[in-house]
Amino acid sequence: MKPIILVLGASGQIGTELTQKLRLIYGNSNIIASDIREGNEEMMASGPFEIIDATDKATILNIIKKYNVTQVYLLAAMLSATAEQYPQKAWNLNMNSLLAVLDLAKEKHIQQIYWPSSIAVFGPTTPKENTPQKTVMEPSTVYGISKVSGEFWCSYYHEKYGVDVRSLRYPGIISLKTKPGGGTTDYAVDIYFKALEEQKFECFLSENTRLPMMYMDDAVNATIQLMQAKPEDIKIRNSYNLAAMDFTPKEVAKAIKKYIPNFKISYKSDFRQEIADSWPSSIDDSKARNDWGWQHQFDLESMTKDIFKNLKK
Ligand code: AKB
Repeated sequence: MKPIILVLGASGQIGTELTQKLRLIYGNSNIIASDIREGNEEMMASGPFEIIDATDKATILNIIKKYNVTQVYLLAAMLSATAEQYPQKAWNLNMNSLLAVLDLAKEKHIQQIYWPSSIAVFGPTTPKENTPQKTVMEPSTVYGISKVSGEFWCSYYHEKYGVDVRSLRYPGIISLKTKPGGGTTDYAVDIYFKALEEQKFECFLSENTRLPMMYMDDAVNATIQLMQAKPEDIKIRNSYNLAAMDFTPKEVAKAIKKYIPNFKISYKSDFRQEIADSWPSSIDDSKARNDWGWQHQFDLESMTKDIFKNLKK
């Protein structure tokens, strides 16, 4: 039987593309998009949409009942840079939304949950290169604290109440359709737009800051693949490490120059440098590869090629 899916935070960077892919796979009317603001034209025209505050459990329950929802993808969150400015708001949004959805599954209103974690669960004391699945998690950011706590809640609800909650630790996600907002890895999206529009870009991270990254197509595919995996193949219930590529601002600038030879990058670090410096530079995702067959498709070169093909259109 086809799942009926409620996407909370559907108008955001990942939600926009994930919702459309889910509609393609399971049928438009089976995917209920929701957010506190409307989504893009394509989303609003292609299927049901509801305005929902992701922390409002009663409204979420009403919508679950209205459409007979079986799965919730909870994508609403405040990202790392904004969360440093609004710690209390970030904690409230990131935690209360998760606890609301976990409770709804515990109360048997839904069967399955997807909730994204992030490389932000790691901190300055974590091994930086090829960061293992199971390692020190002492984040130094508000966002990281909320994500690491969320991971513990996920495994607690799974152990205590049998809740089928699944999660991935996303690296920085690069996409074209909807710009991210308030993240530390956002430079890797802005650089492509600015390269095409102005042939120059001022980067808020230093030239050799290496971070794990992923193209949106891979992130969407990983998410759906994880949710479609047999429950017995999901051996990790806090969150899976997930990786595709890692690069520095200097390296992405070099990749862009192949398409825009006079592209110029300059560097002016701000408070986001400290956040980036606390995160891993590369991730070991062998558990995801072994447990449920994760494979990425895009590296820096192939992603850049695809981006310019689409941006020029
Ligand atoms: C951010 O930069 O805050 C996010 C993330 C790595 O989770 N993109």
